[in-house]
Amino acid sequence: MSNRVNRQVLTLDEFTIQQMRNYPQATGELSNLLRDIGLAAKRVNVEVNKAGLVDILGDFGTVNIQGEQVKKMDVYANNQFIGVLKHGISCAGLGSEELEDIVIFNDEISNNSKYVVVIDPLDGSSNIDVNVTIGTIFGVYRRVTKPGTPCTIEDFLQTGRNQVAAGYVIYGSSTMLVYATKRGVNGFTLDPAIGEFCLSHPDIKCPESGKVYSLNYGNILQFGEKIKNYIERCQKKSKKDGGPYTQRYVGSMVADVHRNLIKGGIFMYPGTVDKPNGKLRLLYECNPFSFIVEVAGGKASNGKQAILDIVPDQLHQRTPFFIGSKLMMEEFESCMNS
Ligand code: AHM
Ligand code: MG
Repeated sequence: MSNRVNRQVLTLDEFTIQQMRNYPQATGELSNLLRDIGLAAKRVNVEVNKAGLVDILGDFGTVNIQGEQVKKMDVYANNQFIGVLKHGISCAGLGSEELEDIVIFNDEISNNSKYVVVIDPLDGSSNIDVNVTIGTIFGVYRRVTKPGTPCTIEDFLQTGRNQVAAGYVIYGSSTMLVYATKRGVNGFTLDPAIGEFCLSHPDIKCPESGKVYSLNYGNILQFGEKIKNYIERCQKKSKKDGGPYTQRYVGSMVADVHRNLIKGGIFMYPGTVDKPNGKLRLLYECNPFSFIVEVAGGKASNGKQAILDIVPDQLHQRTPFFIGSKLMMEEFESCMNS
């Protein structure tokens, strides 16, 4: 009789452990860290799913029926991720879009941990009230300061290329966790029946080209000429080149970039006259997505250079952001260089 166990789906934990088995030198710290993030994501998911009930349970930021202050969802999410990572054994500290300064965990185990995490705990949070997809975005760096000491800002101000892993959680029609290491990008869908993320999208590759461009068209008058020319090119694509391209913009980057990662497309958040660096944050939003999309075969740039090569000098710095399918990005870059 065969010993083989007939199991069709791997859970997130099983998958990371299997990856670790293939690399005997691995210590398991990264697997632990991903498990911690998965746990916090499940907790956030439960609350996000209840968001439509706020009218009967009490609005966020107000006092609920038990007389307790109801936390805003993004604050709640931030606390969940900090909580699991602080209590875990793999993370020395965290930088969050929600907080002005880094959080240094500074206990004996955390100080001996290899990794630091950057996170946008709940991106697109203005979409919660209207039941539109939102997400969590994270990047993981190996710290550059000496293990055994508290982490410092230096550990966080690394180029995106130094990420050892990056991922996002999408709270949509289903909830998914997608993460990348240099070895590949894998997607896990939350099975509510068992409360586990299950491998549903193994080895994701971004199609070389697509038919979708995503950007906030309302800002068109504020964009530079080269960007406007590129958008016009998208609109004037001939039928034989798959045109005219379709414009899709959810206003939650996690949803827009996820769709383009799976189906092909380009996402843009350019600088404007008022905000030359645009809106999106390099550390918490752009670097993690750029890492994921590059591993999947796509590209990401700020219009002049690869996002992953930018040397950050501030935690919360912003950057124009263009990301997507390889051939579309190459056409975009040639427009920018013309
Ligand atoms: P947030 O971090 O305040 O949620 O903002 C980030 C979000 C992105 O998810 C999205 O792509 C963008 O803001 C939408 O901004 P805009 O409404 O200016 O198009
Ligand atoms: Mg954000």
